[in-house]
Amino acid sequence: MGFTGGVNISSDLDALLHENRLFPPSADLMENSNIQEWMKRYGIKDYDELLQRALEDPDWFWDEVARELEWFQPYQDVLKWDPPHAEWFSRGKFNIAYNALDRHVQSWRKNKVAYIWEGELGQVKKLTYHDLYGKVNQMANALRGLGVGKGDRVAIYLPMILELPIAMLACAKIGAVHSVVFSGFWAKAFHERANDAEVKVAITVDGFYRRGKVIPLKENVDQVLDDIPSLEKLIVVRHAECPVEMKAGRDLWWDEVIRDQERECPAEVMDSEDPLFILYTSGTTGKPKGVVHVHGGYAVGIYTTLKMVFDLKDEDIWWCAADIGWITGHSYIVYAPLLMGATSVMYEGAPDYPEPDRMWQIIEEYGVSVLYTAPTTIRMFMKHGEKWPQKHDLTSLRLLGSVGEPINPEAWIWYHKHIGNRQCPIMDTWWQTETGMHLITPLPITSLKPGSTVKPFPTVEADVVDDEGRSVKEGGGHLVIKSPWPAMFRTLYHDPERYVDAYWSKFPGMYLSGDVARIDEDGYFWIQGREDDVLNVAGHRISTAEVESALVSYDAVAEAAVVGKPDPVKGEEICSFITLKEGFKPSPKMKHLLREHVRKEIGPIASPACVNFVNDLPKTRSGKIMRRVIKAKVKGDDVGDISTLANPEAVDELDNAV
Ligand code: 6R9
Repeated sequence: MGFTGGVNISSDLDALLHENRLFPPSADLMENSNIQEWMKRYGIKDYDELLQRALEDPDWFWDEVARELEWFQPYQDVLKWDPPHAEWFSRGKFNIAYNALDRHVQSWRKNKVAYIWEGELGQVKKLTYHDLYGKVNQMANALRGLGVGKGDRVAIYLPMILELPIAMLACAKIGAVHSVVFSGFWAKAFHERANDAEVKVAITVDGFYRRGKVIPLKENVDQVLDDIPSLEKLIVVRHAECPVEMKAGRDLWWDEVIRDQERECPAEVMDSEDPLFILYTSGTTGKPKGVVHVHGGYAVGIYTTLKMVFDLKDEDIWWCAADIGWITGHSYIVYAPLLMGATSVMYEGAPDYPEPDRMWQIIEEYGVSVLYTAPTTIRMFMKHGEKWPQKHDLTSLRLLGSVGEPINPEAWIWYHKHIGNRQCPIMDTWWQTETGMHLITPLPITSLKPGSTVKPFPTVEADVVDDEGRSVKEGGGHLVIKSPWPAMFRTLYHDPERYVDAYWSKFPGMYLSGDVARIDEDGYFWIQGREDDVLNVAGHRISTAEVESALVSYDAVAEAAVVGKPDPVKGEEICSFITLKEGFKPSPKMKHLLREHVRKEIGPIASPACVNFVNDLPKTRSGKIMRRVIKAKVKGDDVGDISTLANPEAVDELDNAV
């Protein structure tokens, strides 16, 4: 069955996965879901009919949902599609920040809490829509005062503090284009991105807390600021109160620039297709790609998916436990929840600091009802054991989410059982920086299979094709999207040719996701990982994710990364890197047991030729294992740019292991 085909998970999972058991959401949840209500409104009787009608008439679907937002001037066409160039809601006049803030302060939501922010040290701040509106307007006025206007780029290099969404919204309000650089990246990464976008203003912080330590961000970034010729001003937020040097004429304190600003600021009237932000994402080779998103379609896409996938209601407390420096945070911490007028939790620090129950404590404290996190986080908590969530009352939760990489069935079951109290359905959402919004995802009315992202969102036509672009009926292939969607990226900044070449030229008219997937007999999608994470061992296509899932299903294993090592005979042989759970020690016997385990689970072909034990695997801040780095080490190549790694020290450890 699907992705787990052959991956025979031991213990109580075995029976469950092999009988292909479905996990339907409870009748109550289904009946009262936003999507059900929406279907009733249009006389749609079930999921199949919903998908069918939406595919037949996508303009109808998107037109209906777009009307829930406020347009300064109505759009003429829902979609103009000249592949690979789309215009959504063309000629419409719109501003996403106006819809996220001004619209709510004119309603009863004015005094509703928009963000409950908790610092790593335990400080708490709450901002209502009215508070947020005032602060955003002050910053927007300040930026205008510094000469920032429509289309100008602003780099934002901030950690998870409230000034981050405030700065983003302030840019959006005046039509400036923000480019957020993840605060965990090194200054070199900031430098490259700020220069590519030719930013006029940058916003950063004195320092911030991570695992109890202060990270001096301003001091770090000072090393590269003189090499950004376009930069005129740097605004610095006071947060960790660590000493900084302010350069006269360039550097300004945030609190000083907003002090005398008005709390009202008219929104710039934007065209639907005007750029909202650039977000850089790493390509497999070469320089990072500047993914460009726009005001109109992006807003409609993310608003609709949050409402229909995560079923957000006014009384919910939403927590997307990602970092805003990643697309998940842009879409589902900042813009979509505010468009919906929701209350969100935002947390500054590490999820397991000072103790492994920090996340569960936050859920209990604020009564979080919908939680969205990543498989890597779940696996980390599995490693700590269920005693930590058991200390807390998690019964406020009604829905869970997963994003970022394939979730191993083992982790899915743990999440469902120990966090979701065997009740909460898990929305395993597949999407990308480029797609802006969820594209292949369950809905609260669909039955789930652990490890599958279920089916494409209404109107989205996804498929798995072979090298010639023909649909693959059995086995894996390239995951492609054959229809446009409103939150799609419009281009790569400064690189329109790469937009066409990298994504649209292999199979004309189809968006190439770069992922490998398969579709099972029920039409459910199983994402197997990135194309470049697929191994070819003696002519067999083996997904790294599949071998990793088998390794992680072994009791002692916390996390596993698998890469291919060139082999003159087999093409590639499988090299694995393992972190063990607490209480287990590396030994030759353990190596042997792991090889045997994979042999039994998948077959001899997938049994790793080498097993290496390490304390930590190199990961990006969004929790993706950087197989590229491991692979380079295994092959003895240069590891290349590692400025986006969360834990560069893990790379040195690989040297000893290899
Ligand atoms: C949102 C985000 C995109 C890549 C994507 C795929 C992987 C994301 C997934 C998933 C399996 C899921 N991915 N969600 N794989 N199941 N539910 O992560 O964007 O940082 O651009 O990464 O992440 O490989 O191609 P981004």
